[in-house]
Amino acid sequence: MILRRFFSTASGLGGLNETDCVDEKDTDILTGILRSSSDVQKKFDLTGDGTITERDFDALQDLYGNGCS
Ligand SMILES: [Ca+2]
Repeated sequence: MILRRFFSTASGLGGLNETDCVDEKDTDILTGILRSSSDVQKKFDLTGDGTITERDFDALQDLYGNGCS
């Protein structure tokens, strides 16, 4: 699953900024990706539809707090 690629704390890839914690910093990064080219958006797309949309932010928010201590 695509989400696991970026958010599996077991693999040490928790969050877009790789802090093992999904929080508002990851939302900021996703906002920056939203403004990037379609190639970049495809690379960081969370829902698998090829673009960054509101659904990707919802998916990210569902992961908030994962791995945070
Ligand atoms: Ca998407």
